[in-house]
Amino acid sequence: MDGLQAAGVEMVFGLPGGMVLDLFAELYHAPFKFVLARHEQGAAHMADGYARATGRTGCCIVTSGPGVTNTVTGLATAYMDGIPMVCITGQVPSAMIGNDAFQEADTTGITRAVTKHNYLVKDVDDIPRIMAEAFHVASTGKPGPVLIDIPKDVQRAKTKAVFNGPVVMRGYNPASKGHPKQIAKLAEALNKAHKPLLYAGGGVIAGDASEELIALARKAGIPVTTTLMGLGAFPETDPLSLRMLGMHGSVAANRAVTACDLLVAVGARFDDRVTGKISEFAPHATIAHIDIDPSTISKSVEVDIPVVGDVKLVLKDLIGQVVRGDRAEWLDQTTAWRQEFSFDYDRKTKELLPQFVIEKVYELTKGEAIITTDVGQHQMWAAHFFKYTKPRSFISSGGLGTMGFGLPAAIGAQFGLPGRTVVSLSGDGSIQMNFQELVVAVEHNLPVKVVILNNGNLGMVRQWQAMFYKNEYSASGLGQTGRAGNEQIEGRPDVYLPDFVKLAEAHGAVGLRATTAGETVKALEKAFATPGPVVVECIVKPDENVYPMVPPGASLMEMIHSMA
Ligand SMILES: Cc1ncc(C[n+]2csc(CCOP(=O)(O)OP(=O)(O)O)c2C)c(N)n1
Repeated sequence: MDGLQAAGVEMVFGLPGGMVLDLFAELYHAPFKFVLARHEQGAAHMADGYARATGRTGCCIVTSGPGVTNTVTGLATAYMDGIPMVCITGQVPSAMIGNDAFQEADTTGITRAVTKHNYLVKDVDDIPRIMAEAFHVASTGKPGPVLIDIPKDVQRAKTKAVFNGPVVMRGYNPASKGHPKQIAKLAEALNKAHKPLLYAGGGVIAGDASEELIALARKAGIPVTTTLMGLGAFPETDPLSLRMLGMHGSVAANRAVTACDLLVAVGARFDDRVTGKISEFAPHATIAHIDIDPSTISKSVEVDIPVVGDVKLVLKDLIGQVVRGDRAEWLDQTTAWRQEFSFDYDRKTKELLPQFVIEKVYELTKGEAIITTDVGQHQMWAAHFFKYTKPRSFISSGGLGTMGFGLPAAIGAQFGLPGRTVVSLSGDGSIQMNFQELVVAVEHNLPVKVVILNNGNLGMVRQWQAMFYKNEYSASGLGQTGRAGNEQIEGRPDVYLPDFVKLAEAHGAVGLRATTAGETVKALEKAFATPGPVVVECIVKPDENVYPMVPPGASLMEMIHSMA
């Protein structure tokens, strides 16, 4: 508890059990807030959402065995996206480790591949140092989750040990300033380039470097595209923004990547959802890469000008060395692409479209909301139809693609930023994975708004089956939805399964349902005017697809614009 306090922890999420009862006994007297989740996965995502919204390190405490295994998805989600977290787990007494004791799991073994670092504490005297190290490792370099497994006997032991720092760990020395020669080389390349492009990822947000990215782009006159994780790092309302790139990226961004002569990746990792077919990715470009993590350089795409360092510091140095190039032709071209191919949908149809719902959330919140998402089509539409202008306003599981992330992440974000409007945009499939956490929002009277885009399908799975699996909808229908002609619940077209309005009410929240555009606007207005948690279920068109789409394994130029 002293270690948590020394690390400046204000809030811990978790769920108790036999092997952490001693920790919880002390937690009872601790000066920080403890939030009881209803499932350890929920606790981990809450800590993660809190970290993504605030920039501080999230913290959770869970019990041994099933507590740990339930947390694994949360750790993996944070690990893939580089989110700072410290997770403390209870373990069976030291003497029983390896004996298949009750609720024993090989926690360090299981979590090794999904944590940046983990510890099994063997001596109580090590705890103060390990706590300091864990928070240091979680939040420096490329951030990530760190786990501390503490056997019950170690929790019960007494110690007078204190740790007065500083943290010194052999072999762990995250880069800070970039190499001046590499920065000069990159500045020279930028000054010479006719068609440069900045490609910004989540590292810009993690590294608090959004201001510097904006300054660089504006000073030198360079268009910017971001990844899903980078949404908000550069204002999408800026004329230089080409918005998101990749599989469901904008035409402008994907064409610009393919046409540019210098691509500067900033805090991004050339994920396969971004690059498409590697051999045809940015085929005419010199590729530069600014990143704090040396292991990511040339991992999937060969890089010509690597700069390893803190993105904020590197960008600062770079800004001083670039000049505004004469690139009117390139900027005219990218602007024309952006204007010609904006994200859009059928505005004439009478059916309620999911894109419309998100656009309304954007308008009603004046673009100021923090949006969390689950995974699927709604996640991509949330990237298309809400324009992000500030870092930490889009919170989503980009790397692992974890359904069930959105609601608990929204709760964590709302705890961290009580004054903000937080909206969890979800699909009817994803929301069912951690719906139980809604009671936490009710219990703490958090004003989280949950918008469920209910298309009666595991929509993204259905979309792939429609596009690449001969319309054979294997296990992607979710039944429900009260639409006439519902084939899945025979003879009962009026059944909602589950009934999300009743489910919301059963959890103590307000539940609203909308089936038309008019009802949607009314329900959203009511939700934003209602103080506590509200669930708005929108019954949307069941077979709408996300476009544009780059088919898996294809090049970014092979975008599909519609099924027609
Ligand atoms: C935990 C988990 N299981 C399975 C998947 C695979 N998956 C990706 S998208 C998707 C469908 C999501 O459906 P829904 O939440 O209703 O959103 P929609 O695509 O309809 O917007 C599935 C099953 C996943 N991403 N995460």
